[in-house]
Parts: sequence; C-alpha cells; structure tokens
Amino acid sequence: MAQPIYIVGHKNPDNDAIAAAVGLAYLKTKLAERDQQNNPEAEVPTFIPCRLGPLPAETQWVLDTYGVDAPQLISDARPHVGQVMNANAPQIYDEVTLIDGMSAMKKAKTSVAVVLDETGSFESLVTTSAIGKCLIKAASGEGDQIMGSISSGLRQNISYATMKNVAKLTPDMGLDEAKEAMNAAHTCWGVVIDQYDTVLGTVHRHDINHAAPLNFILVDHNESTQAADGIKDANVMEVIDHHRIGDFTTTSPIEYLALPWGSTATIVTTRFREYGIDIPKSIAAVLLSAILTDTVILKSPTATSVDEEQVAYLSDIVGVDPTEFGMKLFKTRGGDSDMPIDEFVGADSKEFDLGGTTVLISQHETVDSETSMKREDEAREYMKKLQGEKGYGFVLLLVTDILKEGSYFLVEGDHSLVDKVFDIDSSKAVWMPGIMSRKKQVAAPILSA
Ligand SMILES: [Mn+2]
Repeated sequence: MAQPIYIVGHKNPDNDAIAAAVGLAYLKTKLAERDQQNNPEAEVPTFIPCRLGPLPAETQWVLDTYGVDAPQLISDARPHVGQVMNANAPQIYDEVTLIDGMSAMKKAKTSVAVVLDETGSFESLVTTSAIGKCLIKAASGEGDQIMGSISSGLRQNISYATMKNVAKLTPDMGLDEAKEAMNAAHTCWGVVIDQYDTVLGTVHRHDINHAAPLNFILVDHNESTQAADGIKDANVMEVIDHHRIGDFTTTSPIEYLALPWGSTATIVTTRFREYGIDIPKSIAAVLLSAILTDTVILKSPTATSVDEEQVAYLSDIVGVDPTEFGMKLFKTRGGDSDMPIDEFVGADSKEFDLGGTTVLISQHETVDSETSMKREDEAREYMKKLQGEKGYGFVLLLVTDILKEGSYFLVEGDHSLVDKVFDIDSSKAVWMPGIMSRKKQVAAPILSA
C-alpha cells in the first residue's frame, strides 16, 4: 500500500493554514480517484489533512457548522510509533496452546502475536521463533519419539513461549523515545497501547531503525521556522503558498506553487476549478471562510481580484452572502463583551518612545465596534491605571471596526499631541474613518510630529 501523504499548514495555525489543508486533501483524493478510473492499476493514496496547533475559533465554528472533520493534530514531521507499528499481529488469549498461537500467526501472515489475559488486557507477546525454541526444548528421544514429544510440546500453554520483557509504547511516541523504552526494558519488542488500554500493534527495533521518512505537502508556509519540527527529515513533495519564499530547499524537484494572492485557500479553489472537480458545500464553506479571514473580508490591501472572484464562486455554492458570512466568522472570535479588560486593551499594544516620554498605542480589532464601545468606561479606567503605573505620556486605544473601516480613538493621559497630529479633540471618543493601520496611519505621524 502506498504511504499516506500528510498535508499541513504552519505552526500556530490560522484559519487559512487549516482550510487549505482540508481543501487540498479533498481535491487530491478526488484527482487520485479520477486517475484510478482511467487506470485501474493506479493506487489512491491516503491524503491526511493535519494541523500543528489548536483550531482558531472561526475554524472550529465553520467545521462544526458544515460537518467537516478537524485535521489531525500532529506534533512534528517525524514518524511516530503509530506510523511504523505492525497492526496485523493477531491477538490471542493466554489460555491457548502453542499450536493455536502458531496457527493464528500463520493466518495473519505475521511472526508475532499479542497475548491477552482473561480480561482482555495486554499480557505479553509471542513469536514464531520463541515457539520453535520451545519445541526444540520439548523434543526428546529418537525417531518417532521425537515426533511424539514435539506434538505434545505443541499442546503446552502459550505462556511457555511468551516474552519476559516487552516495552509498552503509545502511538504518538517519537521513535527515539520508543528506542529508549526498549533499551530500558532490555528488549527488541514493543507493544502499542492507546489510552483506552486497547492494543493497537507491535513494533520491533528493526521497524524503528528502518522507518521511512513521512511524505508531506506544505500549505500556507514554506519557511522552516514556521514548519513542523523535523520537516528537514521528511519527504516534502509539494508546496502551495502565498508568502515570500524563505529558506526552503529540496534535494529533488517538486511541485511548488506560490502566488501573491490573499490566501492559500484562494489558490486551492482555483486548482479545483482548473481540474474541473466539483467543490461540495462543506469544503466550499471552509475555503470561503479562509479567504475571508485572511483578507479581512476582502478589505485588506493583500486582497486581489482573484480572491474576489473565488469568494463569489464559493459563496454561490455555500448559498451565503460573503460579507454576512465573514462577519459571522469574525464574531466567533468573540471577546467584545466577554474578553477580560486587560486583554481587550492590552492584547495588541505597543510602546513607542517619543524622546523622553513613552506612550502606549493599543489596538482592538472588531466587526462590532458598537458592542466594543459599550465598554468604553471600563477600558478608560484600565488605561488610566496603566498610564499611572507605567508613567506613559498617554495611552491611545484604537477600536478598529474592520467592516466600517475606521477606528475610534480613546486617549487617557495627555491627549494634546494626539489632538494636534489628527486635528481632533480626543477628550472624548472620536471616530476616525479610514484609519485601520496602527503602524502606518497612527504611530508614524505621531512619531514624526
Ligand atoms: Mn494564509
């Protein structure tokens, strides 16, 4: 059977990193199925969407709402015990005889079997060679006598041949760790048991020493600092990305698709369309959500006409208005009414030095500034406290409404500089249309004043 192919986005995944993996795994599977129709010999590999961290709130929401499985959580790109184990070893009970054990192994075409106690829990392993040794020991006499002693030997209980030492492993254990466990138990054999005490398979030291690197397709990233740990030891087959090309290198030629569009989900959507593969509603919703979050509902300067076109195409399939759908996504991030106030004000804050005075400029991005502004008094109180404690010249909070495309300015402390730079009276909240970027539109003019 062909080795599975893992499709994974960057560390600390955002919605796009996850959606691109989900969408591409679906597309690749459909393409492989189509190849198989034309060529029945062709194998359909398993494409496994993966992720390197928790699901963002909006991803959780879209997966739940449209009934899509979350990608598998992985910790790194190296093979783990679960990927090298032999899952075919038969499971037998400890009351059986050596001959029963032999026939179970013959049937399963393996040289190892798992022995369970009467409660069904793991007891030990047994191998064909250990049974052979038992029989040699049992053999006595000459000629027919030998035959007789062997056949009665075969009727001995399986426990005569079971191993004394077996390392207990878990499927997510790294191979180095598994090797250590085997060394500690003075054995070449391990048994893989999950958290429900179910035996999943067996591992021999040989399986670990000869483990093949795993196959990967990278989406929404290419730089090694953002990639799964151990990616350098993996077999990267393909990259689909919309970021700058960093330190990515390979030893052999691969498919590498990088386009300066608003999201990786946009690129994946165009691939579906180029290949003429229908996008089901559920997958369309996942891809649409990622284009909308990565491009801030097409308002970000990174959004292109290609993104717009895919948003129109996908929202048609899903049957939603893209702006309303995008708002729902951003609202799942919550926080406007229930976020602790220190986070509301301080989660995205930066200090700036104005030659002697330090000021703090914070930004709270929202799709619902009305709800956010209901917390104005509470925010101001916290800002005042911050200002006093840290001795800031002023604390400026931008409550940026990404839908209305503007920001409320809230200032505590000496607001004369802000007033001068922006020609406003910020003794109370002021709505500033068009101001979205702290770096370009707020900090820069304040610093150069
Ligand atoms: Mn992206």
